[in-house]
Amino acid sequence: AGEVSSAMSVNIHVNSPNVSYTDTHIVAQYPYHTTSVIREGNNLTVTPKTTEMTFRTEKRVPRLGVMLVGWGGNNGTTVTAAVLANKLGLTWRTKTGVKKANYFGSLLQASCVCVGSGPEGDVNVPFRDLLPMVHPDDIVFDGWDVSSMDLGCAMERAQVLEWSLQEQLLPLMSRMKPRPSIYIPDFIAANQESRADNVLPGTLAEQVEQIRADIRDFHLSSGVDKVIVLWTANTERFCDIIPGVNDTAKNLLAAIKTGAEVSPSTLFAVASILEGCAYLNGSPQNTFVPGAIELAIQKGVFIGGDDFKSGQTKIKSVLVDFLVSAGIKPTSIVSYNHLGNNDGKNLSAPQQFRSKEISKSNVVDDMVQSNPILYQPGEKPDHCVVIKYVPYVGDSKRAMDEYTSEIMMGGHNTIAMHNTCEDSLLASPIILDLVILTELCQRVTVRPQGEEDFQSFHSVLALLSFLCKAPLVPKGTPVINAFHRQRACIENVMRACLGLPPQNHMLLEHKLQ
Ligand code: NAI
Ligand code: DG6
Repeated sequence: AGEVSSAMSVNIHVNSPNVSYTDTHIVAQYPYHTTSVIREGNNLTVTPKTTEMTFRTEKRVPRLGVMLVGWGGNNGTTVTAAVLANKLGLTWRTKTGVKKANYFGSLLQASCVCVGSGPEGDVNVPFRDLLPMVHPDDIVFDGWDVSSMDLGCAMERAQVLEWSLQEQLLPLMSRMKPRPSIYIPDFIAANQESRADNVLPGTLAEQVEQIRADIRDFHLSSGVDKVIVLWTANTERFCDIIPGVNDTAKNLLAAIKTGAEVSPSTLFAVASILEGCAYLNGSPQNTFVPGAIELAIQKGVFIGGDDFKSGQTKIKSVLVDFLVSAGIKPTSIVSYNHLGNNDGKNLSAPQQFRSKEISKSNVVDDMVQSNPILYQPGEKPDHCVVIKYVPYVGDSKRAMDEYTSEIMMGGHNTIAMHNTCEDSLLASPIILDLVILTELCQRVTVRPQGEEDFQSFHSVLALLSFLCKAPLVPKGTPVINAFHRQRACIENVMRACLGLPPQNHMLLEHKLQ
């Protein structure tokens, strides 16, 4: 029980004149169908359009190194321990029986997609088998933390995993030590100060240089082919967008030289981008100031974020999608949660809470705007987010939600929900999906009809939206929060890489005489 068996893994070969397999690539010709709409008063002219595209996916899966900022935290230690436990096939005894390591909660490792149907009906395959992808067992971890604790002790401090599993992992985890990090006390809660005993000295520019040197050192010494950096450190306060400081790439680089206000997470982003490494933000703060985004675009490096979408918000992006698409009008959404881990402690400070509140509050906008029958322009449901720090519950987060909606003829429908769950066991598989999906995107290029060159996805990797509470998208492009649209996007892009049409769920073959 609890195992996604590797025996379930399949090899997919697409039998189509539009798909070819070379020694190095999967090449697929793909008709991309869109529909443009011209509105004149109440008259809409709707025109279907087809753009021929060629998708090219590099087949060679590299050895991936992942550097975590905040490696010694609950998420950092849990994801590292979980990968080790899976790799070693560990089992451990609890009062309810023997448990076996797995990757439940990972879209890629533990969910399936339907590739088509055969004599036996629908054929569902693990998401991870659609295209050549890094397996989490093969990821090599490294990282930084302002706390010097080795990962064995830090795993114990986190109090997430069962002790009988921790005991088996301790000898391996204890060998891993976070690198000293950038600590600017003003950005995280004052209550974190006692942890910060592993801090880089020097000016901002020297610290960025050291982070760059760390990335190069890890790359060389571990023998990985590529490195992705991911922020899973404490939530920072938002920083002001200041013209001349962080509004352009040039100004941001200059601000680092002069020692102007730049947050640690932005400094990590800059170091990472300058090293050509994708940078992902698992926390809510505005790491990606305009200057950091411009730098990523200039250097052709992927960035993604913000804030892992793990529990309460994931449910929200399902439930509001359901209500609004069923013609029911959510009018009030009230979300409480309390937790007792170090994340909760940091979020008990007003400025850090504010970052999280913003990230958690905008997640229904696209769904609300999609239904002009229910909502007038600019109208939104009341939406309140409360987070409290209650040390006793540790990493086991409690989330309580109340959704009130208007139904037919002035009636009301109130749904109340209670969710208890280990926070870091929800976040860890998301970390894995983020880095694996990002790595896959680095191997996919697309050539629209009539163009000479293959292009990469935009540096702002919106495909990661499914995994983020406040999806970062290229300027002027739509932000999608709705769960099923986000998932369908990933699935259909991968299908396009194989020359397969989007999943249409019509099942016409079963509906005609
Ligand atoms: P944690 O507090 O256990 O871990 C954060 C770690 O970051 C700590 O070890 C701390 O010493 C370190 N740190 C702080 N500033 C640093 C810096 N400048 N450089 C390097 N290390 C630094 O928190 P946890 O539970 O691991 O969460 C991490 C982040 O992920 C938080 O921002 C949280 O809001 C975010 N998050 C967590 C989710 C979850 O389900 N667990 C979901 C969504 C976001
Ligand atoms: C309390 O809200 C702590 C936070 O870090 C959350 O646990 C985290 O953002 C997950 O939020 P959600 O809404 O995805 O469950």
